[in-house]
Parts: sequence; C-alpha cells; structure tokens
Amino acid sequence: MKKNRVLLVGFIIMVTMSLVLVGCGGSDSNSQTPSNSNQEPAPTPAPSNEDNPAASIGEQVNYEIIGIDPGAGLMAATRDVIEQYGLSDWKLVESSDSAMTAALKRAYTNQQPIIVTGWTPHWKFSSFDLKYLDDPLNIYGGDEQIHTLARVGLQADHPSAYKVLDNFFWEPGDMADVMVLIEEGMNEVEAAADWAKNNADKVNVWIDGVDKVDGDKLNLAYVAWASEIASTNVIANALEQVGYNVTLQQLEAGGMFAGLSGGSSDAIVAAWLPTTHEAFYERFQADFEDLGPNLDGTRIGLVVPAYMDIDSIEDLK
Ligand code: PBE
Repeated sequence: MKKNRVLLVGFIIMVTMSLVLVGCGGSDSNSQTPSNSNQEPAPTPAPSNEDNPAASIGEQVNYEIIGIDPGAGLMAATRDVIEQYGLSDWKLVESSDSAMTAALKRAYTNQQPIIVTGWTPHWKFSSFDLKYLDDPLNIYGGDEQIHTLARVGLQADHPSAYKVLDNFFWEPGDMADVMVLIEEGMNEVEAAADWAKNNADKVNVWIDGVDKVDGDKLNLAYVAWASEIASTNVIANALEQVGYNVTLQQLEAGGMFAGLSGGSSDAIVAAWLPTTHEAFYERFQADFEDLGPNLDGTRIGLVVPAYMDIDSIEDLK
C-alpha cells in the first residue's frame, strides 16, 4: 500500500508538473497577445506610398495588367516587357479588346487605377483621358505602320481588287472616326458605309479608274480588334463599290497570317509593322505580297488613365 501511495503521489506530481509546463508553454506563446491586443493585425512590411509609389500602384491593381487576346503582337511584346523590366510579380491577364475596354471603362467611371495593354488608333483615346507609360527600353518600338498584305497570285486572279487594296491609304483620324461610330453603337458595316459616304473623296482615290467586276468573290481576314474591325469593313465597302462580293473572316492573329499564306484569304489590311507583327511577318513572308502601308503612325504600349500618378514602365518595379 505504502509503495502504491508513493507511486501515486509521484504520478500526481508528474502530471501536475507537466500541466504546469504545458500551461507555461501556452502562456509563453500567448504572452505577446495581451500587450499586442490593441494593435492592428501584423502589418505587411509595405513601403509607404510617398517612398515608393510604384509598389503602391502594384498593390492597387493587384499586380495585374489587363491584356487582350493571347495571340496579339501586343501581348507578346508585353510578356517581353515583364521580363526585361524585371516585373516578375506582375501578371498579364488574357482577355480581348472588348473585355479590356469594358474593364477600362468600369475603372475609369469609378476613377480607379487600372493598367491595360493599349494601342493607337483606338476609340478609347477619344472616350477617356489616357496616357502611355514611357518605355525607356523601347520594347514596344516607336511609331509603326499598318500594311496591306495580299496572297500570292491575287494580282493575277483579281487585278481590280489588287489595285484597290494597293491604293488603300488613310489617316489615323479616319480610322478613329469609324471606331467611334461603332463604339457609339452603329453596326460595323453601317459605320464603314457611313464613313465611306462622308469621305467619298478619299474612297474615290482608291477606286477611281479601277475596272468594275460583277460579284467576284473576295475573302478578307481580320482580328476582332476595334482598329481592324474598322479598317477591314471600310476596305470591304470600297471593294464592294467596285463590284466585289466580299466576305470577312474573323480569326486569331496567327490564323489571319496563316490563312493568307495558305490562300484561304485573299488579303489583310491589318499587319502592324515593323515590330508588332514581326514574328508573323517573317514566318509567312514567302507566301504573301506586301502592298505597303495603308496607315502611318500607330503605337502600342501600356496605357493608364491620366489621373494615375505614374509615368514609366520602370515605376512598376
Ligand atoms: N493590336 C491592334 C494588334 C495589332 C492591331 C495592337 C492589338 C496586335 O497587338 O497584334
């Protein structure tokens, strides 16, 4: 009995001590809590806005750049920008021209920060006060031109179409006017017809002296970018004035070039050069004829509302 009692006492002492130890441990790990209980939850060591406005812009926009369709040259250039400027925290969100501009419109209406992949000509610059971020590494390239490309053999098969396409040239402001009509709700075919009617002097320069045809079929490929929707519908209108029966085929950027080189489309008026579509141009060069620029003075880059306190891609770091 005595031995058992000693064991029991010993056992009780052991249990008590271990409880005390656990209690100490518990109170130890909690010992910071009382003195901290009036403070905010652990702050992320974020630099203050004054010291580092760029970090704060990253946080404000969730380190997201709102992009467009993944095949666009602008997207390839932006992936390059993220790499070359060391923006590994940043994500390029794939969407489309219409989804990107919808996000831009929403942010702009609420005066919220947003960074998008943008280009000129585009109606968004008519509707919103926007600015390009400086690109000191010049990855987006400077001013560009939009070229008209025809499939090999178009001149022999459809000489009148070839002539009109070769003559096609207009100004960024013309293209923007068509884009604005469409953005304001006009159907794209009607917007092109409206512009062509009000700018008959310009259209006549492309079609005057070209032999008429009688419903010959032509296929033009384009991508669903506001700028290319405008230009492709306008040149289609001009070709229809000469008598062509024109079908427009909407494709991805790569498909547009591939279709041209495979001969399934007759022409495109949507090749942004020398930078944006350089890779496509080089890949398919043997299979199309470059009819030269139809527009001068385009630009691509990162675009933000003018109210944002940021000026350069370097500030995103
Ligand atoms: N864009 C509009 C195209 C060319 C025309 C700038 C979105 C691109 O990035 O491929």
